This record gives sequence, C-alpha cells and structure tokens, in this order.
Amino acid sequence: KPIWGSAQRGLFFVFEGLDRSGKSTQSKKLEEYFSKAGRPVKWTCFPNRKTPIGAAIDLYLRRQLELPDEAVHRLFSANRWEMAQSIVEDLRAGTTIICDRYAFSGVAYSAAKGLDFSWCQAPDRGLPCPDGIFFLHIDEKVGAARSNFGDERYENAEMQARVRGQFKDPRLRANVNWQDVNGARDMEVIHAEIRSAVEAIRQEDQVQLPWQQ
Ligand code: ADP
Ligand code: DGP
Ligand code: NA
Ligand code: NA
Repeated sequence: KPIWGSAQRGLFFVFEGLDRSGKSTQSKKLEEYFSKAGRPVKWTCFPNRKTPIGAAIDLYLRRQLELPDEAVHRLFSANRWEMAQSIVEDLRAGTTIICDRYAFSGVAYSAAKGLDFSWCQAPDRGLPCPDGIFFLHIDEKVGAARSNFGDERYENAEMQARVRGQFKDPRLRANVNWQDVNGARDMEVIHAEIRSAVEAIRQEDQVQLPWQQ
C-alpha cells in the first residue's frame, strides 16, 4: 500500500544548505512548533552518526579514516537507506519527520569533489521523497561571520564555495518541492516563513512525486 496520497500520513520536511546556514536552528524550531501543537513529530539528521555506517562516516569526517570519494559517497547514501524504512513507517503512522540534510547534500558535497553529478544522484533514487525541502541561502560573508570553521573535512572556504556552486544545479530541484529561503534574516522571521509554507503544503495535500524520477 503506497504511503503517498494518504491524508493521515505524516509529512516529511528536509532542511538543506551550506554549513552554518541555520539548518539545525530552523529544523529544531519547526519540530518545537509541531510538538507544542500536539502533532506527532520526530527530528532526525543525516549523516546519522549513530549507526554502524554512520560511525565510519564520522571517522571519515574527523579525518581518522581515509576512503576513496566514490566509496564514501556510497556510505552516505547507504546511511540514508538504512533509515528509509523507519522513516516510511513513521510517516505511515502519522508522524511528521523533520530532517537536517538529506540526499541533496549528498549530491552537492560529492559533486563538489569532482564526481559526476548524475552518478552521484543514482544511489539515492527511490528514497522517500520529501514533501518540502527548505534550502537556506546565506552568502559566504554571512556564514563566515557566524562562527569559525571546525576541524572536520569540508569545513574550509574553498570546499564550501564549490558546494555552493553545486547546490545551484537545476538537476537538484527537478521534480521536488524545493523552497528557497533567505537565511540571512532574523531567525524568528525565517521560522515564520517556513511555518506558513509547511501549513500550505499540509492544506494542499500534494500528490507525491518519487525522488528524482
Ligand atoms: P547549520 O545547522 O546549518 O550548520 P546552525 O543552525 O547550527 O547551522 O547555525 C549556525 C550558527 O549560526 C549558530 O551559532 C546559530 O545560533 C547561528 N544562527 C542560526 N540562524 C541564524 C540567524 N538567522 N541569524 C543569525 N545567526 C544564526
Ligand atoms: P553535519 O553533521 O550536518 O555538519 O554534516 C557533516 C558534513 O558532511 C557536512 O560538511 C556536510 C557533509 N555531508 C552531509 N551529507 C553528505 C553526503 O551525503 N555526502 C557527502 N559527501 N557529504 C555529506
Ligand atoms: Na558541519
Ligand atoms: Na547542523
């Protein structure tokens, strides 16, 4: 029985953007909005570093493990696939899922390292498709002013600039409900805008499209 099209199912929202664009802040605010309203909700994130595959990804990001770019790309995708069934079960049970990063980061970060864009999309095809993707835009200067880079792989200006370029690729937005959000404003203003977009999505009860068909 397909989950899509059921009025009772939970909704699946994803937050995307560069490091420090406000994904964690905004995704947790949206979770709080749902839970305060008594609507069943779960917050999650990718990479999920708590699974065995996630543990390998964590070592890789902390530079304690070296892997070819292709191999780590497949691990990030597998990390989403290992959670896919529980996401679908939660949605079916009526729980809304709010997720900090998803397959869009997967493609943007790996393509930024020079891997072929459609090769990067392939392993994530068939994953549960979000009802809405909120892409938080911030320019380099705003990101740099928010805090210093950490020590993890990818946390440097050159890589972030390349990821920024990849996130502009129209193939990422094709066939999905992509919502561009100006992330350089007051966090409550951003939250209010996202909240109304979420309620609009709920009321529309959209017909669901598969991921990147
Ligand atoms: P991400 O999850 O995208 O890396 P965070 O939500 O952790 O980003 O935010 C990065 C930093 O910027 C945090 O210190 C956070 O408090 C701050 N921040 C988040 N949103 C805003 C905003 N709209 N304006 C100013 N600072 C913000
Ligand atoms: P975070 O925990 O949100 O800071 O993410 C950790 C880092 O991993 C961040 O720099 C973004 C990157 N990342 C997230 N998902 C993927 C993915 O699927 N593939 C690749 N290559 N990088 C990813
Ligand atoms: Na990070
Ligand atoms: Na975050």
